[in-house]
Amino acid sequence: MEKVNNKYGAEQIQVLEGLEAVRKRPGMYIGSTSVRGLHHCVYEIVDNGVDEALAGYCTEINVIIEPGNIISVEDNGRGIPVEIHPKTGISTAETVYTVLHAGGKFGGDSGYKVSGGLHGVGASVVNALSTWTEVTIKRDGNLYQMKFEKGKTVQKLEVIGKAEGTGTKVRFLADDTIFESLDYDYSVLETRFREIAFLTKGLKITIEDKREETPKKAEFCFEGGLVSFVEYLNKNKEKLHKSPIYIEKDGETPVEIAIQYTTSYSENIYTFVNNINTIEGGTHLEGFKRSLTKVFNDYARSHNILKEKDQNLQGEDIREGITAVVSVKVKEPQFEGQTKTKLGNSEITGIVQSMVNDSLSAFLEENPAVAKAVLEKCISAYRAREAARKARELARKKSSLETSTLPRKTSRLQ
Ligand code: 28F
Repeated sequence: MEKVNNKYGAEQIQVLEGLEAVRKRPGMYIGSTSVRGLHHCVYEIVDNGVDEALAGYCTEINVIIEPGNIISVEDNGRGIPVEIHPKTGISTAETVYTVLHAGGKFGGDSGYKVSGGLHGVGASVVNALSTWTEVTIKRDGNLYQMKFEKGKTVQKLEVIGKAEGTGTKVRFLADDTIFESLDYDYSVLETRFREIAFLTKGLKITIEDKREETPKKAEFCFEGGLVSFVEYLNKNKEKLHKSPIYIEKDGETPVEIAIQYTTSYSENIYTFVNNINTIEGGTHLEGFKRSLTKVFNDYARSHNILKEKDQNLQGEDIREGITAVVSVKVKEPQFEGQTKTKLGNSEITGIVQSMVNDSLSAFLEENPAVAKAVLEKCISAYRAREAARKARELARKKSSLETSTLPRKTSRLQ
């Protein structure tokens, strides 16, 4: 590669232009420069560790908020590759941390990436928005380290010692000339890490706040994954059936669903795409709802709980008292809606629908007691809705009768 000028090759120019763009319009890359954007920086780095867990190589991620609001995130994955790219003279690790969206390729075919795509801007953005970033890698028995300031390399990757095991550790101080405040909210981070642990079965995530005299610490690891998630959501409710229903499908578009009905009247369905909480729903939720209604109606008819002449149970009857978590992993997610948290990929509707049709109907055939308990509640919901409808109709008829028989108002002129 001929040198463009004495110091920088074409790649380095691209890097500098990328970093400058990020620092000029941070909101475009990290959402906002409020504490929400600050927290997103932590999520970006943690998500790279989660990707390493999804790829099957990382079992633990430790997050520490150090005094001075320095963030430390360490995983026990393979460690970012350190080989030097022959043309650019830059290591893979340095590329991941300096080239925009470089980590995006990370998903590869071996696993799914929760980072990357719209919500995951990659580690290079966090680097650009940090006063300093320090990356330490344990790999091949060596301890490597590189350092950056506002995204610019100030210490290229070098061996600083020997290492036991493998992994990646990132420490960074977010740039307080960019972020309104560096005051991380421990409980917000703790809540998100608990959620990630529920969504990533078996991954241990710890968070420790060392800013005060009395440090706070939490540790999350759920072998039960989504089943543990619905049990946690239902912990203060009376359950309709003891164990949550759990159905899953692997392959091109992994789908995991856990369901547990309670005696409450509320409908709580939480949906996730690549661990992103799609609060505006979308095609995965649509597919789930359609299939849920079909499977329970089909079961009710085939087991004579609904007679030939009975109407179908409506979706709202079937979802009364439901707590469910739907988690899908999508390679190229399209997010829509006001807050870009609505899944738009149309093919996902059918994928979720057919998976639930097959797996949920099989579960109900094998667990008639659960099916019966849920259907009894659905039918009482239907009856309650019908009764309310009839009462409204009656009230309307009554009031229209009254108005038509009331004496006309006498006008003053008569
Ligand atoms: C504290 C945050 O960032 N962990 C990471 C890896 C592991 C690999 C990787 C990361 C390869 C080509 C980009 C290792 N060995 N924790 C982290 N762990 N990135 S980030 O690869 C980077 C990609 O383009 C890794 C084999 N394959 C991948």
